[in-house]
Amino acid sequence: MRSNHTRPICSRDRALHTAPRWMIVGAALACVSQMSCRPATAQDPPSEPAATKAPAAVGKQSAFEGNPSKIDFSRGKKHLRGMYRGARHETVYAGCSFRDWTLDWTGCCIANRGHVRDRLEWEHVVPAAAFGRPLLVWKKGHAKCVNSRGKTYRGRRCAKKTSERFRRMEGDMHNLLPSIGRLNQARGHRAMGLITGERRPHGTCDFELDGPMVEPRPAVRGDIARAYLYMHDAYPGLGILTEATRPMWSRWHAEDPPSAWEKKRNELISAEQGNGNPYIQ
Ligand SMILES: [Ca+2]
Repeated sequence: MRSNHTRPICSRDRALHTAPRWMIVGAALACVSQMSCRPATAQDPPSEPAATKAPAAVGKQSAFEGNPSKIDFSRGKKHLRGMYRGARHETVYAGCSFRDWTLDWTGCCIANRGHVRDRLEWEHVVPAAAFGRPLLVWKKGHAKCVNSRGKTYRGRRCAKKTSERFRRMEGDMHNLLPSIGRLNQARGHRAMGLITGERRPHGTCDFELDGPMVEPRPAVRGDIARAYLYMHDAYPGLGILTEATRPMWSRWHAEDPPSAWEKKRNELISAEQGNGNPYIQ
């Protein structure tokens, strides 16, 4: 679906970029509406060189980094499953219903084909490659990234092994949404945007795909935008947003405001992880 409709960035969005608001360090409850309770003291350890050239970062950057509790991906997934327990929820791209981590295929826009990826997974909204590739260890490897046969490796596996910053980004629960594995796989590292026409390659799901681009359904565009806006601010210098993409994310954020569940989820994550997503109020 193509939409030429443009709306201005809401004043709250603009207000969130005023530095003093970000820099309030307070009690745990205050964390719900703040980016983090812990200053980003740290650059990556010396073993991890700084980010390489990334697309021009835009907007005022936060003085903090996300995931101060340093929850890794494995623990993040466990915490999230607990938060979703006991109520009915929807998968991000397909909008299919699940409860207690069991998919209800009735009325789902794709059929269960017994495919190995016809299961629930946690989708990195900002793909791991998008925040990992700018790290040198991803591109160049590291002295510690050698397997038992003496062969060197790079990429996600090396970043995971050597970079605390990568592990924090990978485990940041604000960037994880439940998805049917097949659509998670179809999205891959693709960028998001509006695609002309209405080609739906996955059943009747409103999940369009064209070359390097996917277009998610309108009801989750805001949820996705808020993850991008948050990740860009929480992990500066990686070019998660660019001058070219920021207007779309701001528009999607304004057009699809946070639902009651998104707000509740933000509070639950904040209590566990130690920081909220300030775009969710
Ligand atoms: Ca929504």
